[in-house]
Amino acid sequence: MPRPLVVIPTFNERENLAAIIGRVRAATPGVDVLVVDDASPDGTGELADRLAATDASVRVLHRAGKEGLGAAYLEAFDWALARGYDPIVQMDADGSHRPEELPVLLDAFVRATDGGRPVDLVIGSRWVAGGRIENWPKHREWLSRGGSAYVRRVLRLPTRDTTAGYRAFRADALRRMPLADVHTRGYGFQVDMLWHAHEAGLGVAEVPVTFVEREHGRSKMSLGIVLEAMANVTAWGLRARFGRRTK
Ligand SMILES: Nc1nc2c(ncn2[C@@H]2O[C@H](COP(=O)(O)OP(=O)(O)OP(=O)(O)O)[C@@H](O)[C@H]2O)c(=O)[nH]1
Ligand SMILES: [Mg+2]
Repeated sequence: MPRPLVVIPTFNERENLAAIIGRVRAATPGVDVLVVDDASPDGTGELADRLAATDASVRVLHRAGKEGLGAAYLEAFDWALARGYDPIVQMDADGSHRPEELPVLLDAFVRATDGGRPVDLVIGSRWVAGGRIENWPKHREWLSRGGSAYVRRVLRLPTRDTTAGYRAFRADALRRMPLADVHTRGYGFQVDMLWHAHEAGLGVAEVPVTFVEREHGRSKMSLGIVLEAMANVTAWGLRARFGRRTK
């Protein structure tokens, strides 16, 4: 049986890393963890190495510098596929994605369908019935809801939470997707992947999760990241409607 892998990208998450890995290991003992660190100045990479030294299920990928969430995940996907992991899970280090809910995501591969199709991608969703947000200011919630609605409309996607970062992919689905065409480096990477998954005809299921605002450390979200995502979505939407169909 292939093992599942949880990929945790990190940039300056020293205060969060040990706790999140501990929670993953406790909630899903049969799952390996890959930390992908972009040379965090706060020493997250060294901490990850120390944690890996005492737990064979924890591995670390060190990258040369901060290149964004998307670049980190793409390298991790290559790493995971080369080693036969399945499924491959995305999880933030800051505790926003609760490891205790991972069994629900993994279960959806078995229990859920997408209009009769098997599920290739499970999304831990804030905006389906039962989904919740903890400790978010109202403006943050409306920004996220509004962003997700814009993406749904412009790209004509049925997914409710289009920017969610808590996801599980079937290894085979990642192989079928043209990952070389995924260029978004920032947080818009999540939308980019969803768009490509949709274009590749993958089965997608959303399961409700409780998203918890980070307690420690700082958000890496920036205006540049939001603008990159908005510009991309608008361009893809226009191209899908009026232009030559590209991947
Ligand atoms: N390897 C790597 N990880 C990153 C990079 N940028 C962000 N991350 C990680 O990606 C995850 C999500 O980043 P966050 O800063 O929490 O972004 P966010 O969840 O959109 O923002 P908040 O909701 O405000 O926390 C965290 O685990 C970060 O450490 C990056 O450039 N490289
Ligand atoms: Mg976060």
